Amino acid sequence: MKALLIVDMLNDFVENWGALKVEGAKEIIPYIKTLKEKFEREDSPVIYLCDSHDKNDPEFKIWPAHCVEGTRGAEIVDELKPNKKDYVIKKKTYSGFFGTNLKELLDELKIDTVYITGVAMNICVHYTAADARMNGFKVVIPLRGVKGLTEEDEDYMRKQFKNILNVKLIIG
Ligand code: VGL
Repeated sequence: MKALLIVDMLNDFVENWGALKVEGAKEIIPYIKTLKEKFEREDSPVIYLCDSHDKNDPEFKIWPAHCVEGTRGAEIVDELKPNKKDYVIKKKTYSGFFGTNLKELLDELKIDTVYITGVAMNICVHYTAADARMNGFKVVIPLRGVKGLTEEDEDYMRKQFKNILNVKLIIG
């Protein structure tokens, strides 16, 4: 069984007014939407992983404050709003597995393969993919469904995913 993970498609990372906008993040929305609809038709679970920080989160020593719990910036973008059947998991670090019940949920749903989409390809997608592999899941990343901070980051990540993490990349 497979599941679709949608990582950090939140206003603060996507919208122009967002606190930590990832350039080009808005352009991957239609692809993710279409993929989500495909998963829904096949009755495969869709799981959102969402940064949700405290006001004084230690991460704000590295980054400007973003995705503070309860703010509009922390909300999922309008175009990809979850429906009742979807799962939404809040996280406080780059990895969707750290301090969350993601592993338990995937086991309960009998998932062996996760498709990962969202932002940033070289940050939260990266560490979530790494932990998925460490936990024994197969990982598929459609390149049209992710966006890194820079082109250089994306070049590096394609190699890292393919050669180091044995992720299956879908191109085109
Ligand atoms: C992210 C920077 C800080 C991400 C999260 O979603 O990749 N980037 N926190």
